[in-house]
Amino acid sequence: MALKHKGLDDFGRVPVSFRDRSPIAFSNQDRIPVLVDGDHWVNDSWEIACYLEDAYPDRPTLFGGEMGRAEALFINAWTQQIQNPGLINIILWDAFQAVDPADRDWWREDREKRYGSLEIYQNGKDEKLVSWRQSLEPMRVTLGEQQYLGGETPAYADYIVFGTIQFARCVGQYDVLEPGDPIRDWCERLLDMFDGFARQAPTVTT
Ligand SMILES: N[C@@H](CCC(=O)N[C@@H](CS)C(=O)NCC(=O)O)C(=O)O
Repeated sequence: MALKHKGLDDFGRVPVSFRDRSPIAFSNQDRIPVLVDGDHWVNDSWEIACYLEDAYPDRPTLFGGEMGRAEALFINAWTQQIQNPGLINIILWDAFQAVDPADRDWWREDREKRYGSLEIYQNGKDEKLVSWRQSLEPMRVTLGEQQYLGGETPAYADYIVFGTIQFARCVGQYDVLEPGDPIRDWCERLLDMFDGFARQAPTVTT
């Protein structure tokens, strides 16, 4: 979304599987995303957004200035510390079902070291979903006043939270946002952007 926002449409994507991370070995770490731009590379979503903003200052801004960047850092921390763990707690079992069968044994062993038995994540999803939705209330209040976290147009802050919801949309078996929720409407607007770019991401049901 950040690349599209910047109008940097001429990019390719390299699939990386859980078991074989050799395509990103050059980055000396094992997580995606990694952005390669000519002879420069950057890993970590936040660092990538900052790189794009600084390397392409004449393109549409992701932060709207240094104060916007500073505030987006808070949204990044809120999403990573609160939203992502809350959602993982709900969709870990679904995510397991979505893993490539060839990666499944590796995935189970690795995730169970972090999260305990995957089977327990089949239970209590409805209750956990209610409390996760409640934790998004500050965003709901904000979107009651404006179209996007960026104001009248989307900014990187929007794409941060959107990434979490898109993850659930792609690997989950059900909608994490209720019809009528302003956050769901906001999500639909982002899915429509860039000619429906994010809508084209594969999901477990497609
Ligand atoms: N804070 C990092 C998180 C990187 C991260 O954990 N990426 C996940 C995918 S979104 C990953 O590579 N997971 C591989 C694994 O957990 O084994 C970012 O925002 O880029």
